[in-house]
Amino acid sequence: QATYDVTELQDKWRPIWEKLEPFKAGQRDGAEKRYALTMFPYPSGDLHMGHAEVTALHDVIARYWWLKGYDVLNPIGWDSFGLPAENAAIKRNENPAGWTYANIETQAESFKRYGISFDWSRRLHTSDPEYYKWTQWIFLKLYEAGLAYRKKSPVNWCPNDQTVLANEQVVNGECERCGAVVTKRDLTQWYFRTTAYAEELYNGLDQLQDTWIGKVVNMQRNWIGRSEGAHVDFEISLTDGTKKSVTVFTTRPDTLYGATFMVVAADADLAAEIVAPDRAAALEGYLEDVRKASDIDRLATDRPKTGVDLGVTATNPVNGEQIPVWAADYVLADYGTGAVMAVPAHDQRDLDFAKAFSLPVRRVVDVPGADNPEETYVATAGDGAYVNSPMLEGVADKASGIHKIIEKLEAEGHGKGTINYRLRDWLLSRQRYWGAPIPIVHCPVDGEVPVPDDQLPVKLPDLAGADLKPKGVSPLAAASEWVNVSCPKCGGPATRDSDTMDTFVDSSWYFLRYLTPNDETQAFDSKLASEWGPVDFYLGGDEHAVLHLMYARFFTKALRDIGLIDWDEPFSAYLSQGKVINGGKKMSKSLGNGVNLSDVLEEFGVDATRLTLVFASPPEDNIDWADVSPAGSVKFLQRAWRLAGDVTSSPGADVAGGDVALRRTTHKTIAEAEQLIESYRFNVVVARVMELVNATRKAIDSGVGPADPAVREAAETVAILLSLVAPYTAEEMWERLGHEPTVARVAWPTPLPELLVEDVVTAVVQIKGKVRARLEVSPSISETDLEAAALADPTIAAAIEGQTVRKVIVRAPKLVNIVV
Ligand code: ANZ
Repeated sequence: QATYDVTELQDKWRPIWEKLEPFKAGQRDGAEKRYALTMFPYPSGDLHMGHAEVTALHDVIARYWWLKGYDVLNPIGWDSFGLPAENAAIKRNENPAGWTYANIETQAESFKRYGISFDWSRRLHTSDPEYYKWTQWIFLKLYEAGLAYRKKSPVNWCPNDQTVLANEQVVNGECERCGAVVTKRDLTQWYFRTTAYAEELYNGLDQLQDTWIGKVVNMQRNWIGRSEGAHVDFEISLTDGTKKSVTVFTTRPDTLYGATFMVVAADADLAAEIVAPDRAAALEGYLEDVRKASDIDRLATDRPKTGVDLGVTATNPVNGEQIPVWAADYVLADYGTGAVMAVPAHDQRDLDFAKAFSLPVRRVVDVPGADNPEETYVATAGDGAYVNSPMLEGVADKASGIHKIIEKLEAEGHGKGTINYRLRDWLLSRQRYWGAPIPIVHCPVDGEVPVPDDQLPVKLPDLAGADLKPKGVSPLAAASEWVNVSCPKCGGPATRDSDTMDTFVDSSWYFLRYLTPNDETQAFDSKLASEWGPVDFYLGGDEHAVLHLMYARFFTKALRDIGLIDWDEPFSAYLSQGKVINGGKKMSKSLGNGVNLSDVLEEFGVDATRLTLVFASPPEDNIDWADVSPAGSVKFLQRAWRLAGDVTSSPGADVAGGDVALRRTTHKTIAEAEQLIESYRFNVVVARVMELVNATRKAIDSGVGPADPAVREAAETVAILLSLVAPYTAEEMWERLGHEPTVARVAWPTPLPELLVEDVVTAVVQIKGKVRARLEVSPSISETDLEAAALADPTIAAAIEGQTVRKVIVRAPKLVNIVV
């Protein structure tokens, strides 16, 4: 082939690779295993620039590992259940299945053309009954272990999608998907007990700190939200004469003497339990308003405080003082214990509340330099001298104060030190059709009954033609033939649970299913999980920081405790890639700045597109499409390709006598590329390959000549390194250089140590023309560096001491003459 035609190359090599199947995992006997994972796509439409970027970046690692001799698992599948598919289907008046699977085919075809080194034999779709059978099975395992349960509570409700949302899916009070303002509803829902692992999920982040690149570790820390503090018990005297102990969570037990009232969440059951009869109607009225507010609003400090006096009092355990008990919305029902001891002097929200309802304020910490909050209504949070606190006067600091109070509470049985986590249990039921049905039957006699294993999967009924529009109740509830079943336990009439699982359940274990995607006998093979897992490298987006990336960690810990896997964390290394933007802005329909991937591929070809995306920036940075040059990438690939045609020595020619300068460049490039890839500097690898191409071209054109075996060595190295980003061009080069396919499975070249040592030359240092020292320096040393080295030499420094240097003449790398 005389001209570089990338479309021709694509058409030529794709069928050959498909026949060779070079990327099947588990076929390299005895080799160390490496698991490379990239977040599997939602099948919404064809692939877009984001997919192109992630997979191009990810492929650098996966292909590099093959070249390095590992047995590599790099699978692909589709996260094919969920709201996006269902909403799109409703809009188009189609069946979600039809729409989903058509898109999957389109995307699969695009990925194949895009030349990603996936092991296609492991393809999976989470919406296949063969897959979700095991999602249901795992749900039941968690249920058996007490890690899945059903409860009634106020939940996040998206009025637009007409479904509940997990806390993680509510962003700034809005639905993560559609942006509607999320409200609260009292509903009976299924939860996974993520809080059982709050501590381990939190502490486990320490071990991921260095290998999870980006913000995710900190985002998870904040999300799990660890607070050290105490539980303090207050006795409440109810109006019927009985007493009830109520526990509050506080991070400042040392301010207990300043607690002048108590506040319970208005929507907690406790409020209704303790309210005095003559205040019940007021509470009820207030509650109606509270339900409309989002958590974010409720916690906002700048919001006018509202509340209701519950007409009862509580006893402060340190001083026996009777304090009034209020209900308010700024205390959340599902954080801590849902009740607080209000210390208005040192907590601004309590202070605002005290001011609004004329409740007493008592300062217990005198913060130096701060005004008295009793007068200013500005709460103080800092350290200072304790006042009005008989037990704590003279105690030096906050830490000791907290310690002392906790000791006293524990000794008297009025409380204890504790750690509270912000993390909530994961609400997993969805009132929508396109998801894995929850495999539980509700029986009037036996209650919740798990569907027996041999009746799994509980298949989604075909609701062809049914109205799937969100109505607040799952469309499955209306499928009477499907819903009405006999109880697996007693055989009597019963009904299926009609909710489906959050799609994040499907993706919490897919990396395990890839090990044996077609196994009909088990969810995954524990032995293989032990051999392949955990995932060695995971690439994906930050948008999943507290969703998928946390849920998968939770599943891993639960499955470990159930005895199915033997590791603690699913992803040993993680990298968040940046986004492809255009003209400084996120691509969007409304801005009209979207870049269509298939147009780009059509115009520049696969290799140039991939190369452009990898070369544009470090993987974690955004790529501005307005700043890159795919046309430049085409030109570079053409230059590389031409090298292969110019080489005239035969394959295997002895390179030992080849041009040393070119060989040094080649071997240095290999050594550097290795380090750069391992530190995810893929863009710099491309830059180094470009330099090697230039050096090789120069050698060919300037005397070394095309017959020198060093030229062949350089060109072959270019082909091998280029195969990480531009597989079609690299394969073609490899063939032109006289080799069989595929370059993707050759051995990574070993750089020769003797070619890596820097050359040195001797520089002479003179003082007024007399040689006074000799320095060993690099031939490429700059004039400034050479001058500095000469002046720093001890002999020279001693010789010129006390004299004025009038002039320094530098001729790098050989000579320095100092005039004093
Ligand atoms: C008394 C106190 C005095 C408090 C003081 C703070 C300062 P973090 O750090 O976020 O865990 N709190 C407890 N439960 C609450 C709930 N359900 N809704 C709203 N607020 C709640 O915050 C813990 C502090 O937030 C607790 O410590 C409690 O107020 C409040 F000078 O107790 B503190």
